[in-house]
Amino acid sequence: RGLTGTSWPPAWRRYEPRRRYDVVVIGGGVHGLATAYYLAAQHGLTNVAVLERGYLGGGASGRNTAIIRSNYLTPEGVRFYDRSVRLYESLAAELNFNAMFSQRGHLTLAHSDSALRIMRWRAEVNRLQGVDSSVIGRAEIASLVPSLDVTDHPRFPILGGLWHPPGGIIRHDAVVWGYARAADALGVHLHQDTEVVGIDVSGGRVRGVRTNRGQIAAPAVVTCTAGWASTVCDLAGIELPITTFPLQAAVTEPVRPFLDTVVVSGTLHVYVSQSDRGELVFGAAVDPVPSYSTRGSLEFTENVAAHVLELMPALAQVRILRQWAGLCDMTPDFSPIIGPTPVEGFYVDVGWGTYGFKAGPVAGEAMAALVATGKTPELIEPFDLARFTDGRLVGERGAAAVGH
Ligand code: PYC
Repeated sequence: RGLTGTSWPPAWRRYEPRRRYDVVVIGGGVHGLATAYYLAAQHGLTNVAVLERGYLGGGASGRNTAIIRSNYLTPEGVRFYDRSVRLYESLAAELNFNAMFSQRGHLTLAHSDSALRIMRWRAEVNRLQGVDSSVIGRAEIASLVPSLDVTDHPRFPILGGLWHPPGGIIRHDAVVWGYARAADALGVHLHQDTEVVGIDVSGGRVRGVRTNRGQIAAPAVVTCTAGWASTVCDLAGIELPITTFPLQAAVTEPVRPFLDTVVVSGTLHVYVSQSDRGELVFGAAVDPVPSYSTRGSLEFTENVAAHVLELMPALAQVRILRQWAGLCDMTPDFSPIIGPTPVEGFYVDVGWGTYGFKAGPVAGEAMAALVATGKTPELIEPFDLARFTDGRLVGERGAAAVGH
């Protein structure tokens, strides 16, 4: 019986791990759960386990700012994230679980001519891929977000912006719970408190994993870990070009709804949205030094408050209630590493930097197709590990919400 004395069934079940699965997915965040769900739903593979060291959605999936968008800089990135936006649009219906996707529009502010130039470039690339983005001026910005200071008084006056109507926010826990519930219903085993401590490789192929709950054999292992991508891949002898940085965020006390777009300023290193509960959600650039720390810092709070007030002076009395940090695995070109590896049967869905949450559905769909069919879907071909040795980088730094 549940806490309230009702007899609601649990959203997913507990099992003893089997000694063998067809596919083992490492990481119980949105990427791992989506991969498991699509393996079962689209490919009929249900002898699948998701292994999560902590609790489902307790890593980067629970430590982001839940922003969804596809206004990237490269055609490869735009196509990829656009597929994710489309999957998010139909997710609630597909999973029969309300993920509260609010396509309220995403506005990136330009405070300099060079920022405006990159925005024009992004808008062109977006439109060529069928994605709705355009550069707008001050008057339109003022009518979209009346709380912004669009005068010439701020240190960095607003000159224009990139307006992306399909962008928005979602309830991140609901995405995790929706995928978990649906994967469980299809027969996938979700194992929380189950840490992978070793990956068995012999004869150039993966054989299974060792966990704190025993050994599990599997001909296919997919790692969908954020923050721990390099350490997990190291267990399989795969070296990744990844450096891990914390990314901090914060929310304020709830206030009456006044902000119905996502506002981003790269120059001021800040993004702001208002949740359905009325809280203002603030984020910033990644911390200046690499680490695995998920503690908040006073430096972040001071900076984020100062920068938000430069944009929206009326928020001066609003109090920050809590802050947190997630871990971002940054690659040299700010694009993910997703696909097969030199170890046969061992696949990676990693290196998401600050873009991971929004890519969960498309990454899960693509990884499931790769594992089930052995063929790399076209959408993820550009993001293979070999691009770093072959010199085929997909530079997405220019599409970062804030400077890094
Ligand atoms: O890329 O939209 C983004 C983003 C927001 C927070 C972190 N990344």
